[in-house]
Amino acid sequence: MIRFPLLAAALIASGPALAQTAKPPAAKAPAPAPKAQAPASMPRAKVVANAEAEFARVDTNKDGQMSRAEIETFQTAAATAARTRRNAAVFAALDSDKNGQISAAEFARINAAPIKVDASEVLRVDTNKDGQISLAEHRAATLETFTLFDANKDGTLTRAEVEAQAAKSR
Ligand SMILES: [Ca+2]
Ligand SMILES: [Ca+2]
Ligand SMILES: [Ca+2]
Repeated sequence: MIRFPLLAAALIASGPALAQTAKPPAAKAPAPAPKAQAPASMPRAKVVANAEAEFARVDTNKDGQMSRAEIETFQTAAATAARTRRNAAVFAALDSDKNGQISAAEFARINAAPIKVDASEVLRVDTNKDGQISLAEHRAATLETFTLFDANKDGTLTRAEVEAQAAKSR
């Protein structure tokens, strides 16, 4: 059982981990965007650095705490960006003959539904229950997740180790 599945993505993926918590879209693009190139393995220091870079991106008011609002703003932005990319791909695929029969405005309306995000899962690492994630709480969660994922305890996380844990959490 993974306590912090959402941080796991930060361990190796170069994309924003918190985006993974956004609700998946109902419709799937025919051609999903290629995964960002991630290194095959990553030492603990690099994992921590990545996680803390993400913390800094989420903590927009720089008070050293990730609030629910900040997390949800980040999730919404990430989900919106993902949807925009997906929509562009879908639109390009649909309008293959470029005759403009599907207008961009019509297409935009289809996607006007609000994006729902929920920081609750991310906030599970709020151990002192003050409604915010401090850098210390974030770091503790990152290290705990790292330790869990680093199956052979060599201080380096391989993609195989991450995938093995991700499979267990499904
Ligand atoms: Ca903050
Ligand atoms: Ca807290
Ligand atoms: Ca390892």
